[in-house]
Amino acid sequence: MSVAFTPWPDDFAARYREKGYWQDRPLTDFLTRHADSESVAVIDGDRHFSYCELNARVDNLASSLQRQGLKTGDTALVQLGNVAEFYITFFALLRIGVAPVNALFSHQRSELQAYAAQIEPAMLIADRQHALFADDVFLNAFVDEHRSVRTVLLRNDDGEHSLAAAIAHPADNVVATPTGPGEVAFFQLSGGSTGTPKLIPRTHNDYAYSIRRSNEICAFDQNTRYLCALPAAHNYALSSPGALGVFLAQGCVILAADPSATLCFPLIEQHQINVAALVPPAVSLWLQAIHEWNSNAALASLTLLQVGGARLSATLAARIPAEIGCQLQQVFGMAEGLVNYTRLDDSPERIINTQGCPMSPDDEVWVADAEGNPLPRGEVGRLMTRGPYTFRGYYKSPEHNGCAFDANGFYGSGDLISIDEQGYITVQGREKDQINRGGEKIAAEEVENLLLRHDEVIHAALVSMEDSLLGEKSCAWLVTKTPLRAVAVRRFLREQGVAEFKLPDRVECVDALPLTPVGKVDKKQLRQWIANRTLA
Ligand code: AMP
Ligand code: DBH
Repeated sequence: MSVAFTPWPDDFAARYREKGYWQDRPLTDFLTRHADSESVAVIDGDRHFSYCELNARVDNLASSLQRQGLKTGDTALVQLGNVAEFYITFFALLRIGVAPVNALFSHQRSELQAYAAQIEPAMLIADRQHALFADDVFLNAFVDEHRSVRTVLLRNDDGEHSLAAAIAHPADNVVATPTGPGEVAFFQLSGGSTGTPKLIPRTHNDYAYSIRRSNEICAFDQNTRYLCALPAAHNYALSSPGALGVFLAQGCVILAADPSATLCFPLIEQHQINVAALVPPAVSLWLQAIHEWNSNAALASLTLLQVGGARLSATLAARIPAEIGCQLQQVFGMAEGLVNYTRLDDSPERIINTQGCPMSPDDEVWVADAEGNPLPRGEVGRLMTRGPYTFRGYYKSPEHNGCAFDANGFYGSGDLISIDEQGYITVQGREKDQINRGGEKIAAEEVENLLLRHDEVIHAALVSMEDSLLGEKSCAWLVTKTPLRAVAVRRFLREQGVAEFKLPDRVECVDALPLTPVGKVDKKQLRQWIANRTLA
């Protein structure tokens, strides 16, 4: 049994193989090829893991899981933060053909339930350090509700669920049983714009190519010392080129729990880190810290700073080489596939002012008008794309796929872009109903649905408002039976078990929501209203 997904049409698959993009090897090769190496692969606090040690732990865990009856075609729900166990678990699961959904550590009950409902996981791997798993209340309810779950392993648990014990137990003869290279290796998370968080099936072939190609563009090699301070599970930190790119190149990943300067600057200095990946708000905080401490000396080893996940202003971009003293690379990517990079040898103007160009010669990217017709070069419209590492359909979402793709299999990302004569993209805005809160994506509909569960709420609309640090924050416009205070609204949402970053930063109660001529909530108007109110 394999996990169902929408495959590429045969002629595309044949072409991607012919051109050498798809090499028909499992992603676990990235690690096993260095199984004999004593060089350090991961640094997590005081713990250093060589490639050899990492491989042995992956084997141990894979063997434990096989003994517990997990097998090719199963799925797993995983929630681990920026810890070495995240990679050990990822590779162990892929090794035995189990496709994980890697939930973010900031996710709560609501997100975990939604993912589990979609994949019906055979196992759960989580961390006692997460508030949800501090005791067994949620765990018991979860395994009760999701009868597919046969195995539970927990980090920081020394009882029957101990993940550490499963990793320490010497491997019996592990027989690698990965899914086929053209099949689903794992699921990526979509930032989404719909009520339920959508899952993106990624195959070994497409994901391996995206990482290999990223390594070429970003020049990752054995000397790469990469700071992973964004969520390790995020597509950006995993694959652009991310930790997997580092492993492929036999470099070293240094983990940080968050991108704060107080945590990261000493790590950079101590471990002579030369590449870091950030979102724009983290860049602002780093620059602020450099000013406060009146020194960028701790960052002397840094040669490349990648910035992506949300729009980077040209002003902020220009300050990076000047004040941090390293090269900037803009990264405009999506968990659905397409990744654009500015190139290391691009002119400073281009690096500062554009979000780069597609990484593959076979990325097909064009700009559509509202009717889906191509626009002339330079004009602003909807980003449409397909290619050797861009997915062909969300997991089990035929209806949504009908809207997200055109008849020729082009995915519409919901971004508004323009493409210049040289093929470089500038992100101009967004059409999807999403708030990009400093790189953390919030699907408006998901939060609105939760708000509507409140007895007092009649109508709800979540829109973005400008923020100098995060770029965007969220504002909930509510029509209520009795006035509701922001704290009460946030408390209610927290009780619904939703990630903290999705809680509205501001709540506005009104008598009625403005409507468009066709009777939909006029979010453009609401964005204008909140802009006016914050000005006043
Ligand atoms: P996700 O669906 O969560 O993978 O988020 C992908 C989305 O993040 C893209 O479709 C863009 O809206 C946004 N994004 C990522 N990188 C950038 C960037 N460098 N500039 C502007 N927006 C970005
Ligand atoms: O925001 C993203 O999803 C993103 C940003 C940069 C991404 O998926 C990526 C690079 O691969």
